[in-house]
Amino acid sequence: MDKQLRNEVFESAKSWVLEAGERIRENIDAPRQIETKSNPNDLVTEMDQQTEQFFAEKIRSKYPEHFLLGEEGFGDDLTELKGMVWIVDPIDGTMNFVHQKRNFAISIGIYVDGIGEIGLIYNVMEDVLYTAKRGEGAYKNDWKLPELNHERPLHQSILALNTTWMIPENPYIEHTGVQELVKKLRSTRSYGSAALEFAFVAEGVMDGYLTMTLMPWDFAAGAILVKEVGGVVTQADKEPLNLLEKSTVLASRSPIHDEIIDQYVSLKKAKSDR
Ligand code: 2AM
Ligand code: CA
Ligand code: CA
Ligand code: CA
Repeated sequence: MDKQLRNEVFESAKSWVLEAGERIRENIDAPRQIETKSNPNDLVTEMDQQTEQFFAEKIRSKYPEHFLLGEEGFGDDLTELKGMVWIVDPIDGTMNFVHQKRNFAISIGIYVDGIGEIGLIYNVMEDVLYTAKRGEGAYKNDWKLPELNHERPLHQSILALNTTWMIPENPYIEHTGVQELVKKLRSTRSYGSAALEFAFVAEGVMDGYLTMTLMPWDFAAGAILVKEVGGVVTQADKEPLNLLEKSTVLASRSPIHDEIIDQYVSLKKAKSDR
């Protein structure tokens, strides 16, 4: 991708993310209409929808030839990742947005013919913006994040992990393996925003993030960020991520990535059966 164009698109995305974040902060205490989607705990608010609509309008007016893949339905129906595709989660961590009024993010990954070129994750209430451009490293605001090249072993590692995966009835992963993993680790954390969990792995304050059910808008930006600091991002069976499908994900420092999958992750069924 042409560098000048990439820089221009990056600056547009950055200014829109900051503007959208400011609107959310201004309205954080406004009365909220909360609806549910796939289940009673799957929440959505008018702010999720308005924020995605804001990006859809901005992208379509400035870059009419670009595509948008978004969680809330204001984007395009894509069956392939051709051309320039903005993959947008307007509020990642809606439950945190509703219950905590913090710990949520705006996540934007920009892909060209399927290759991740630009990633932005904005921790809205903390006003912290993580960014990455392919081949140029990742940043937390103006600070360039260091490479994840330390050799901390698994027993001294902290993994972001949802306790859901330890319930025997979970349909995705053998819970006994997860229990062994939790025993081995120094500790676990669950932040409730996939985008922030990727950002924390990229920042080096978490050693990895293992999850079973992410959509492309949950990991599009995070995968770019983690890769830019030398981390590894794959599905939980080591297959490459697919940006058009729901997916399992392990993002982590390189030395513990294979160890986690080889020794602790046993998926229950073939993907096609889930
Ligand atoms: P969301 O807030 O944008 O929906 C919570 O553990 C993380 O998982 C959040 O990043 C959340 O994104 C995502 N998530 C929540 N419900 C989900 C669902 N039903 N399917 C896939 N991802 C979900
Ligand atoms: Ca959602
Ligand atoms: Ca999300
Ligand atoms: Ca969302």
